[in-house]
Amino acid sequence: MLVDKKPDVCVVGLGYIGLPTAAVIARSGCRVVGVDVNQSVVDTINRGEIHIEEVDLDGLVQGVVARQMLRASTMVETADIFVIAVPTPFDDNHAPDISYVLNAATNIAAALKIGDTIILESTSPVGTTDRVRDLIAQLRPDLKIPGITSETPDVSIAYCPERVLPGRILEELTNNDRSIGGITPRCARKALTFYKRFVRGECVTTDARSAEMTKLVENAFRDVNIAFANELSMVADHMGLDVWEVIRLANRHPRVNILQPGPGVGGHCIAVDPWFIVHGAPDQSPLIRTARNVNDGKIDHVIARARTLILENPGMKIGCMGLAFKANIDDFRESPALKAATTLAEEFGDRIYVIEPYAADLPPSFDGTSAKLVDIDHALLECGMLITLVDHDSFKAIPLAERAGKIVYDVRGIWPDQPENAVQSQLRLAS
Ligand code: SAJ
Repeated sequence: MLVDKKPDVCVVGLGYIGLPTAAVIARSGCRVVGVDVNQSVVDTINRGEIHIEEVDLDGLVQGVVARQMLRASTMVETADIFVIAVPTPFDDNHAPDISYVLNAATNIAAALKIGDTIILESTSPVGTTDRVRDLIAQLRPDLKIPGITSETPDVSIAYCPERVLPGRILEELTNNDRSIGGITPRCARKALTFYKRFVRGECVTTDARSAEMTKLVENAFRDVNIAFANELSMVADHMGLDVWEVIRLANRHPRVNILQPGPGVGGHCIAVDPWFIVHGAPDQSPLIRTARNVNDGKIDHVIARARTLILENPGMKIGCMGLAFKANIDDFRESPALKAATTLAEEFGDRIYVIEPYAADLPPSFDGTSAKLVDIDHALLECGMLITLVDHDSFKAIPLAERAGKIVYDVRGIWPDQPENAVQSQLRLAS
């Protein structure tokens, strides 16, 4: 009888993806060591606590740490499966920086033994998994490496991107389908066996380069579609139209589904990943590049329109509603709302009130300004103007009676019933 030995797993990188992934794998019954360069992150997790906010993650981590299924360390340790979930940022020229991935691979190489599998999960430019393979081959000449050896390889290497939505990470880690790209079909099968332990969604095998590109394409698709909505909003501002009304009506067409305009695209994924495609094929990707520029340009448009409205209403207190990069999360990374509110705070100082139920204090970008963090009730009492930068549910729930008489620049279109809505100011700006 075959005994199903649960593999020991080492997850390198304990951030927004690595920690939930490590916890879910530990919940499936594998012993997991999570590795992070940050000692305080390691200490926090070993206390059964977490350093990031994600729905239900605190209870899960507490449970698996208490049952000794998950522990954290600053050093890579021996394991059967290594999962790399480290950041892949870009530099000033939008060129991808895969040094964290290569660094993780270097540390793994030292611990690697025959039979092990390395899985790269970090969003990566096409060809990165091959680079990991080449590095392992160079550092471990004693091992037979897939794609290089003509014999049965000693280890397996695969690429398997996550595609989870912040705020729904635990649910989507388990339920979403996954693409699993092997350096060879055998590598893909090894990785597939592993993912089937904790993924309920369908796991589809392919080659590593296709899986790398698939991940980039998914986020570029969303970026291009958000850019279409954002471009429409700027066209509508120019023409004095209510973009929300136009989109609502257009979306009644059975094959039209326009996304929602906003202050731009935030987070660490959609605003980054399309550049990896542009960098890999600059002459073939004008649409993807333009979409990125449209979404980045939307933030300047929002700031300029807000500035005009504020200057038209001297002395009025302004409520900047939201700092997060999207609704109902406490994640301010690469947030266009944060950038808009900070810029307005630098210009208009104590006239700017920030409302962000997910922040205990104003983030450091406000240091040196005299903006204040206030709660919704305080803002409704004091502010004559409200600028909706994030579509938090708690903002949407503010009834019309409490907003009546205020000037509203509804960047997120959360208050379609606002009588004195952005259309008036758009018409004024357009004339
Ligand atoms: N946004 C709009 N209008 C919309 C939708 C989104 O302005 O209609 C903005 C949001 O406010 C936010 C940004 O876009 O600033 C990105 O938000 P998001 O919810 O679209 O996506 P992320 O960055 O939280 O997560 C994405 C997801 N990718 C796709 O939906 C294709 C997620 O599945 C990926 O796993 C994640 O990137 C990632 O890690 O790559």
